[in-house]
Amino acid sequence: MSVSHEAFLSLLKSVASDTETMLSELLAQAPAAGERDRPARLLEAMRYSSLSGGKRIRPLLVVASGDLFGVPRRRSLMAGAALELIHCYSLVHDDLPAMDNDDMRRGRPTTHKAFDEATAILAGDGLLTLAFDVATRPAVHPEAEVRVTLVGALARAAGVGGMVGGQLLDLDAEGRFADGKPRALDEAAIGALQAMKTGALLQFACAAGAILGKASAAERDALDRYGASVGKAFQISDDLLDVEGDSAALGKAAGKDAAAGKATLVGILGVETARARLKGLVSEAGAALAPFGERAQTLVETARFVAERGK
Ligand code: GRG
Repeated sequence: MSVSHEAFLSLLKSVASDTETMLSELLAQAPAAGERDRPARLLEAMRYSSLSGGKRIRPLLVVASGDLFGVPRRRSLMAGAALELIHCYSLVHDDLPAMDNDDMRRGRPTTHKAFDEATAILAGDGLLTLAFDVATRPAVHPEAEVRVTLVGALARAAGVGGMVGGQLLDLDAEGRFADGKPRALDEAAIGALQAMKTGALLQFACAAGAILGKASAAERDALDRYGASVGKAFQISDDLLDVEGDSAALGKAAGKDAAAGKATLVGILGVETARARLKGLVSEAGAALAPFGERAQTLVETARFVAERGK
C-alpha cells in the first residue's frame, strides 16, 4: 500500500467519524433556536437514516477540495454534513415503495421498513430541510455572501435540474409514467441522466471546497472537471457492483438494475468495456487536478477509491 493511499484511508476514517459526531449533534433531541419541538419518532427516524453507516465520500470530497485552499477543517465538515443530510434523504426516498422499493440499505432495514412509509417520507423531508438550515450557519463560513453562493449551488445540485430531476428521468426510463416498458436510452442519454441523479451531488462536493476557499475561476473549473469525472466513475462502479456484487457485501439487494430494466452504461457497454472506461475516468480525474500538483494527492486517491470500491 502506498503512503498516500494509507494517508487517504486514515483521512476517510477521520472524516467519517467527525461527520458522524457532527450529524449526531445536529440531530440532538433539544430543539434549535426558533424550532418549537422535535417529535421523538421523527427525530429517531432521521437519526436512523443518517447515522451509523455510509462511507461519507461526499464530506471527504468537501474536506479534500477545501484543503487545497486552506479551508479550516471544521468549516468543510459542516458543509459536508449539510451535503450528507441531503444524500441520506435521497436514499430514504429512493428506497420507498413508490420509487425503488428496497428492503435493505447499509446492511439493515430501510427506513420505511424499520418505521413506516409516512414516517420515512417525513424523515427524508426533515433531513432535506435541515441540510439548508445547516448550510446557512456561520460555522460554515463567517461571510454571508460565501454561504449564499454555497446554498445556491447546493440547491441546484439537489433539485429539479440535478438529483431530483435525474431521479425522475431514471423512473421515466423504466417506463413508470408510460406503458410500464423500459425505454432503451443511448449512451449520451444515460450519461446525462446519471450526471444529474448521482453526479450533481458529487460535483457539488468538490465545488464546495472551492467556494469555501474562494478559489479562482480556473481552480473552480479544474475541480468541476474533476468532480464530473468522479461522478461518472462513481456511477459505473455502482452499476458494476449491482451486476457483480453480492447482496451481503453490498448491504442492499444486488441485481436490481437489470431486474428493473434500468438503463446503465454497464448494460450498454458490457462489463469489460465499462471497466476500461472506469480506468480512463480515473486518469481524466487526475489530469484535471494538474494545476494543484502534489497538493491534490488526496483527491487523486479518492478518485481511485471510488472506482475500485467494488473490488
Ligand atoms: C429520491 C430525490 C431522490 C433521489 C434519489 C441518489 C439517488 C437519487 C438515489 C440513490 C440510489 C442509488 C443506489 C444510486 C446510485 C448511486 C448512489 C447514490 C449510491 C449510494 O451512495 P454511497 O455509495 O452510499 O455513497 P453510502 O451508503 O456510502 O452513503
